[in-house]
Amino acid sequence: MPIAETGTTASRVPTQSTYQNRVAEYWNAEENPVNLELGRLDGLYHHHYGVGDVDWSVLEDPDAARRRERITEELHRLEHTQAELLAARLGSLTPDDRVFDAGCGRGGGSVVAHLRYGCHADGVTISGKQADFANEQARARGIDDKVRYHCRNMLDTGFASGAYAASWNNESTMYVELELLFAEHARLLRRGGRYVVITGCYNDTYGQASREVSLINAHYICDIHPRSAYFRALARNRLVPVHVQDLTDATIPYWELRKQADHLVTGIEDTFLTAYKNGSFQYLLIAADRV
Ligand code: GPP
Ligand code: MG
Repeated sequence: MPIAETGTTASRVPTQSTYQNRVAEYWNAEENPVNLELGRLDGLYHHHYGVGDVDWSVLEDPDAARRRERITEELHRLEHTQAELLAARLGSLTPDDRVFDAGCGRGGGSVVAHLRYGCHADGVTISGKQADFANEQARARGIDDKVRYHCRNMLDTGFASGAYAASWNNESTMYVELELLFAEHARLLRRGGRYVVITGCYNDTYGQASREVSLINAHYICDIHPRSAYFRALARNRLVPVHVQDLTDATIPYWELRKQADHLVTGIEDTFLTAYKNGSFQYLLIAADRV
């Protein structure tokens, strides 16, 4: 462990906290079929949920193998729709622009942004496995000159200040302190740049975090923030909301379908449905301008 010299006394400053090590271990080991089988369909590996109306006819297919296939395709379509919804909010980007994907997972979101705008993308994850996997996907697609993934801390990327026209977190803010996160986004974004977050947050009007929110935290080793914390931390870091969208109703059908996908379930499906339906949890998109 590196020792930081501070005057005459030396104190231990770990480059990564014990918590971060445990989170990295989780993602280095994660191989859920719901992520890998969906990603395999078109090489876009997402680590977020879906939005939009479900084609329920996929459940009716009389052929069991074909039914499984169609359910997988339908869940992937809904996750892809979510990724496009976020990408559409990044502003009018050009191929010369650079975007920052904070908590990029296996890389799908950066590829979606690149395909839409032709822009450069830097994705960051603290999982070395995920970064390697994502870089391999970019190489296979022949876009590794513009889309790159780095095993780094999203709170302290080391990237150049003001170098980015847009940045986002797609379901990754619950792993970090928002004040530190938004300070880093504000540093990286140029003036007038756009920040977008899609997140699950707990609903302040419910009170404190519900039992279901706590179960989701335990499942992923994360710490879901209240809705209020987002707006407070954005305002304190020169990030001014321009669009806020409650996606809760739009994501419930995804979870209803996923719950019935016996070959893909992870066991967390009913908890999400209860949390959304009892009003303790919300699925939110916020777009903000860097001023
Ligand atoms: C995981 O996506 C997303 C998170 C770990 C963040 C938690 C999200 C909230 C909205 C609270 P994933 O695609 O890796 O998860 P899964 O394996 O369940 O599909
Ligand atoms: Mg998933």
